[in-house]
Amino acid sequence: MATKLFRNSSHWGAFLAEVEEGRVTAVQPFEEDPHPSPMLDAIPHSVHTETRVMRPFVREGWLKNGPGNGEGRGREPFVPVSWEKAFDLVAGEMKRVKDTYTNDAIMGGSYGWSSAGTFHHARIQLRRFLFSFGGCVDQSSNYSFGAALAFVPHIAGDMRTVTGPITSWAAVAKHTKNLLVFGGINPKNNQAARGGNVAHEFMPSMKKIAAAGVNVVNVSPCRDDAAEFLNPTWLAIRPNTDTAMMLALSHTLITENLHDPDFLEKYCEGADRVLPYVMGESDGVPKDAEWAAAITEIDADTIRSLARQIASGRTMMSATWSLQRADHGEQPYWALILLACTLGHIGLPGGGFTFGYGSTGGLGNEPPLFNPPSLSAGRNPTNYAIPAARITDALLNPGDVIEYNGKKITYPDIKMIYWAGGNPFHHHQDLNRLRLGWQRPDTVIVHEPWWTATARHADIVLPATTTLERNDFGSAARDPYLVVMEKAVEPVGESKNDFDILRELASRLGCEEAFTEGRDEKDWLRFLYDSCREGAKTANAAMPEFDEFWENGFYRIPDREENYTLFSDFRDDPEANRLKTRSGKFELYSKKIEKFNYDDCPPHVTWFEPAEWLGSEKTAQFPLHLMSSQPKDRLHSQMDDGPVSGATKVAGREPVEINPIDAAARGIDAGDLVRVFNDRGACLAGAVINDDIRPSVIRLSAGAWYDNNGGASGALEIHGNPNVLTRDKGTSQVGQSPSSTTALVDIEKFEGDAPEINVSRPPEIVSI
Ligand SMILES: Nc1nc2c(c(=O)[nH]1)N[C@H]1C(S)=C(S)[C@@H](COP(=O)(O)OP(=O)(O)OC[C@H]3O[C@@H](n4cnc5c(=O)[nH]c(N)nc54)[C@H](O)[C@@H]3O)O[C@H]1N2
Ligand SMILES: Nc1nc2c(c(=O)[nH]1)N[C@H]1C(S)=C(S)[C@@H](COP(=O)(O)OP(=O)(O)OC[C@H]3O[C@@H](n4cnc5c(=O)[nH]c(N)nc54)[C@H](O)[C@@H]3O)O[C@H]1N2
Ligand SMILES: [Mo]
Repeated sequence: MATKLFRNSSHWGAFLAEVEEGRVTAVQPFEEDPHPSPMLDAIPHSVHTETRVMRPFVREGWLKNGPGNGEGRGREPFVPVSWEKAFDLVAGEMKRVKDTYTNDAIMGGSYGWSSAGTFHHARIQLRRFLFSFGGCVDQSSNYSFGAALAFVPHIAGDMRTVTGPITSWAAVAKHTKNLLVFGGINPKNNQAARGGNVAHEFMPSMKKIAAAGVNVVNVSPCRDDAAEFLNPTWLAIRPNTDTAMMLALSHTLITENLHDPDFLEKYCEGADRVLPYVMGESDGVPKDAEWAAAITEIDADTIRSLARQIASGRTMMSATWSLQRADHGEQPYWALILLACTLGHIGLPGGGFTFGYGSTGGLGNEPPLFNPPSLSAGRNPTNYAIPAARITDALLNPGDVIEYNGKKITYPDIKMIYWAGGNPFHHHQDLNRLRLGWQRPDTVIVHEPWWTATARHADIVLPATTTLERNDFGSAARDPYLVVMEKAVEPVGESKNDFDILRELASRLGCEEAFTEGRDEKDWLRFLYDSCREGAKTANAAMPEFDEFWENGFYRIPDREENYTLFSDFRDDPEANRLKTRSGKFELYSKKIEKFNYDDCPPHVTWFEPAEWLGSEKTAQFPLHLMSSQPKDRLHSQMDDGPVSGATKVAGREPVEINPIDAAARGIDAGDLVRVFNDRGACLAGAVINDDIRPSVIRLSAGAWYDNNGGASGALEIHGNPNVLTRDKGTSQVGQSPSSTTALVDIEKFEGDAPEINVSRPPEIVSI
């Protein structure tokens, strides 16, 4: 049989698709990928799986009774309709909502990763379309590092420490003696990066770091947050207590005169305001090692000797993005900045601090010589946005006013939700609460290739193509490669590209020209590629013509420099290279935050007891801390019904990892079906006993397709989605970002018949 190869890309790597008789049968990794992700193997199944949405569908109750009666969402069957009918219904409803309530009634933020591909990015396409239709309520910030996005620029001037370029792995391997990582540097997370992770440099870099003999200290509830071959020291901290440990490290450095007063003086603002707090002069509580030991369960001698160790040679410190996805998630970041300033290695080769080593692919690569291209969503005419993770609050409380990073935001009155490229029934916290909010609008429209929980909670579902059914090219902020993405197979079922769906709607709604700018797919690809060539010219580099690029299959942007160290310029000349903060220095005390006058984010780093943690009274009822980490075998909820994610399921559900002590105390054995629960909800999962997880902590990774088993809000979730257990509250009034790592639960063996999983098949389909 003739096999043809087609180039394509995904957030977890570029690949060559093998196509036989119009079907993708296998994939081969990209020839220049030094460490391809096993998740590539899920791709052929994902294109042809039975959970593809094959044609447009409308929820039965909506079709019969018109907009409203949202309680039926996620429970009623769907009716297939023609594209013509679907376009009429969507365009008609958009016009009605706009004319009756204005564009401020349309929630169009559409948060989510979509697929790789510079042009066919569903979320950007949808927002471009809605912006050309007069605008919508957008979502600002993100779930990934939203607290940092609001907060870190006040302290460090911009987002380089979080999103890069940060000190490269090469610089660490060459210069660093100690690598102290809070939340670890987990290989699982480095498989993926938004837009594409083509050059998987992470594992080769880790090997170099191991070969260089760098001392790695992994401070995390989970031992496997650092590769075993790094021979890391594991400090099994209680979740959400890193701030206390960092403060105690600073305290020890100062007490033992191992700190750098010159750095604090020359490169920092406000050390004199925060150090009295650290030393306990301002509040009578020295933040010493004994104090931190009681909070973190890392003993005081270990903390003190760690302080001596990091002062003994060049030290790089990092905290993962997960640390700020917590109640008061701004504080551990501020505490790490304070610690790094106290130690004073910032800007020296291989020294200092960063956020995000270990959180995503590409961070730690050398910076590229020029920026890869990206499609702009344009400007939202309504200029209205809410912080992404405040979606349920907004749906439930229209008209309420909240504080957000020094500004006030009024929640809109949403009548229509339009989503493409995201899965809120994966990504949002406290899904039972989201379901209540989600019932309120008149109409929910979703584009999806697959029957995800969000598609199942829509009124109108429009089937979208996957990347293998359209032409595009891949590029990502921290990846040097531009990769051709060729159409390999015809659209599955009646699916259409998001762009083509939106173009047709735009033509019916009179905004086609604004949306397309007169370009079709082919024109857009050239236009985007050529915009990058312009950038190359200013960096004195030459990129091939578009046709030559398409022919070659990929282009690699050269590195800008070798062994890059962040802040070396600032260290060399703090006047010429001032940080973009008020003072031009690191702000250990922030006058700007002082002006906000928020009780949940004072003007210097402060230890707050998290709302739920292993030291809180709530442990009497729910004694375990839930880690709902990023999944190892899929990207978020993507490909959860596929073979790679499927191979890890236990008792047909998401695996929940429990320490042997906690399992024994509850009579739980490996392979048991268990119920994980708290006062927000409950789900089923399959038990895995793992002593890489510290006692009193369990890990139920995010992303199992939410399965409410036909029940109402609050019903038992049967597939292992941790977001029925997580807490839906902003980090603080600065960040207003997810605090999903702050959640206590308990777990028990599930007695009774195991309900069958529904989400591995399409929902019930009826005709009327
Ligand atoms: N408890 C807990 N919750 C979390 C997290 C956590 O760590 N713990 N992590 C959070 C973080 S950091 C993030 S970024 C979010 C991620 O949340 P999301 O980005 O919403 O998760 P994905 O599963 O990637 O959702 C992308 C959706 O887009 C669809 N899609 C893919 N390609 C296309 C396309 O071409 N067209 C259309 N129309 N649709 C497409 C996919 O099928 C999928 O349903 O989750 C957050 N939620
Ligand atoms: N395979 C895969 N990779 C991914 C993704 C995916 O879905 N799958 N998603 C991508 C996305 S969108 C993002 S934003 C990044 C997110 O990157 P991260 O936010 O860094 O990812 P997490 O897995 O949530 O957390 C990393 C580790 O932090 C530890 N941790 C959690 N809470 C605490 C704490 O309070 N203290 C300490 N010391 N450690 C803690 C956990 O053990 C966890 O393994 O990952 C990206 N990479
Ligand atoms: Mo993320």
